[in-house]
Amino acid sequence: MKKTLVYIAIGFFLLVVATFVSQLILKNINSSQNSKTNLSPPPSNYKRADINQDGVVDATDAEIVRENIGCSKTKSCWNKVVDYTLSGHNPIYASDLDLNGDGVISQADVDLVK
Ligand SMILES: [Ca+2]
Ligand SMILES: [Ca+2]
Repeated sequence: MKKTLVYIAIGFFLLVVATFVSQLILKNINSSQNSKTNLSPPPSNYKRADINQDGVVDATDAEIVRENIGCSKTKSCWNKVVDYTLSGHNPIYASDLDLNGDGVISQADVDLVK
């Protein structure tokens, strides 16, 4: 009789543990799903590609990048002002034109201006 009670107690205990563990797992799944949906989108190249900051990404922006193809981190042109934003107040540096961040201004950066 006592043995039966012990088995019931163990069975109940295991049931409680199993419920607790499954709730923990569910909680983790939910929180990982939440963190995925709450992630803000990475800053898009589109915004950064508005080189002259006139609110549109167009051929003018692409042209500014194209004119500076060949400039790289190791060259003195890198920190030079190549243009000004449309408002005329903010200088655009050659380094701002390296849209893909590889240290060189190339056709790949021009291609990102879309
Ligand atoms: Ca623009
Ligand atoms: Ca680049």
